[in-house]
Amino acid sequence: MQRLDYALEIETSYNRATLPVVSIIIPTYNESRNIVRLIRLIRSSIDDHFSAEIIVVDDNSPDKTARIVEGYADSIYQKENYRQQYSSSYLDVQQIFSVRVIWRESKAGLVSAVLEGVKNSLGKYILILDADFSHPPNVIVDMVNELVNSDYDIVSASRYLEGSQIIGWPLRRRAISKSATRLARTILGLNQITDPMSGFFAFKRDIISHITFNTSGYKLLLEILVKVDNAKVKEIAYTFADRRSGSSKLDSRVILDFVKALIRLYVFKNNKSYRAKLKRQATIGKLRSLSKTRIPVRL
Ligand SMILES: Nc1nc2c(ncn2[C@@H]2O[C@H](COP(=O)(O)OP(=O)(O)O)[C@@H](O)[C@H]2O)c(=O)[nH]1
Ligand SMILES: [Mg+2]
Repeated sequence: MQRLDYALEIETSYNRATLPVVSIIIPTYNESRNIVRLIRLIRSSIDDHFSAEIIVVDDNSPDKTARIVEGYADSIYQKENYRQQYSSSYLDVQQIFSVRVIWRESKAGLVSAVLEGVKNSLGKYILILDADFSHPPNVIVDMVNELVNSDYDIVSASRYLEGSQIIGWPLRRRAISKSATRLARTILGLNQITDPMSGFFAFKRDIISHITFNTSGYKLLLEILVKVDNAKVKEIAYTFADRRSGSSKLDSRVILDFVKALIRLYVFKNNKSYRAKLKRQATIGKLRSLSKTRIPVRL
């Protein structure tokens, strides 16, 4: 809550109160060949649409991803300062764009990295994407517009909608992903969502304020879909392209994490409906005993 107040303060002091602020969180591990190019593309694609802070959460990648992003962030601040000195109208420019790195000591997993980014962010809206260009930055504006101008709580880019495409995955990888998706949808009762394990999604920050996450969980979206009651979700189609640089992480460890997450979320979901049933019964009991209570009438 306090963080939000702080965000508003920044906006108003720059006279940009009408602009939404979106925090774009990018978890990275050995993405030195992608990250600066990606941030540049994001910046040019959101140009003039909304204010954004980019937060890269790096787990001390051996390829020095964090240091590279720090260098890039410094270079844009220097340029902005230069513009500020030489243009008196700079402060009227309708946009804030900032880049920050959270440099963690060691590799602690994707979900905890994303949550660390969210915890340290200021925006009213959060958007998450991979650093490997699987998630095309030119879809970001559509996702944010949909989120800001509607009552959807979550806007997610889906690999499995009509109009979506997956490029570069061999048949085996497609089959594994499809089966995992089908399993998750069935077991967790998410049949209305075509891609509940998307890593490319945006949401209104408020919806997770009361949620306790499992930091060693599998996919954050899956966790949010199960734990947030009655979230309104909009999916949009896009073309997913397999990473070209760096390496992906589909191995037996990932499959084990997936199975563990499914079991845990299944138990959570069923406990939740059990708790809700108990609460309903308690309320009915209370109403019954109230109807039996005699209210003394004073004359
Ligand atoms: N900070 C951090 N980032 C990670 C970790 N594991 C993966 N990533 C990043 O998270 C994103 C998704 O990982 P990726 O290997 O592409 O997974 P895939 O798309 O599911 O195959 C990429 O941007 C990775 O660099 C981790 O342990 N810590
Ligand atoms: Mg990826």
